Amino acid sequence: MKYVVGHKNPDTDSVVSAYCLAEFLGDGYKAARAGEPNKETQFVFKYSKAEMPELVDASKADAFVLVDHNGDCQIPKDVDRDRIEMIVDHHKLEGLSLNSPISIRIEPVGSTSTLVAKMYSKNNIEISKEVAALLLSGIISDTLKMTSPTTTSADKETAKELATKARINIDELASEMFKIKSDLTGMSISKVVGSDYKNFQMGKNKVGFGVFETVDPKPAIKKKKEIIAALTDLKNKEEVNLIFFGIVDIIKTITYLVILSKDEAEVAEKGYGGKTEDNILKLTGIVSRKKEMIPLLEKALT
Ligand SMILES: [Mn+2]
Repeated sequence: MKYVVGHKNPDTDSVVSAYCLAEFLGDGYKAARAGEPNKETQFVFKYSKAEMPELVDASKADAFVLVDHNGDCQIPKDVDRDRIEMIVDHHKLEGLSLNSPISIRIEPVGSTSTLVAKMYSKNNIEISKEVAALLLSGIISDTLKMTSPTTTSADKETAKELATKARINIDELASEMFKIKSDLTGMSISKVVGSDYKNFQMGKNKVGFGVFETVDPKPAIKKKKEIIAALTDLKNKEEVNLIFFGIVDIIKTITYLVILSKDEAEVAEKGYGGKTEDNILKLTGIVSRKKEMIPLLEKALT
């Protein structure tokens, strides 16, 4: 059996693209997830009437197809680098060192779901209603309903086609997804901080960066003290040199970056401009970790 699996701390795009690519590849391929699915991901699987992929167990698979990531820091635990046979992704190439040639498809589009949809249509494989609904959810989630600066015309066109196929109203689905994404009830602060969290290697520095996308940033900002405590723990656990957490207001397109210490403040102010006040640096007009937050930070660090 071969696993199709997304990155650690899985988001919606990484779980749905694993599911839909496994369906596309067919016999012998099985979708998996590299961690607990977040509330939004659970919702879209229920909504699409599809079964949530199982938790990856690296010892069970002969080979791996990686989706929605390619960097060493993001690969699920125990995945043997020699058994990776394919990568389908939309992140910058991190320079993974492998022992044999493999098939790699990376394109600068807004979601891995867009790429998987393209693979279906290029090979004239009929997309089922459930796959269409899942891929549409992946696009909506990663591109914030096609508003994030990562959005391309391919994402917009694909979303439209998938919505028609699955008979879904994009605005209605997106508004439900965003409401669920924003809901803090029943979530511990360490879960809020760690659920959409990634590590990045920036020169000599290992940098942790979590985001929480919400339609209303106020409840999260109110928990700033607890967030700072959770970030302190996470910084130790992940053994990173710097750690950041962005509360992203996806309606007003403002990120409230929680600043842990002087070290983080210095780098963040250099990268983004502005001045930290009460442990918050306000990033106006910035919503994308991949296209905005990370590149600016990387520049400041090198
Ligand atoms: Mn993605």
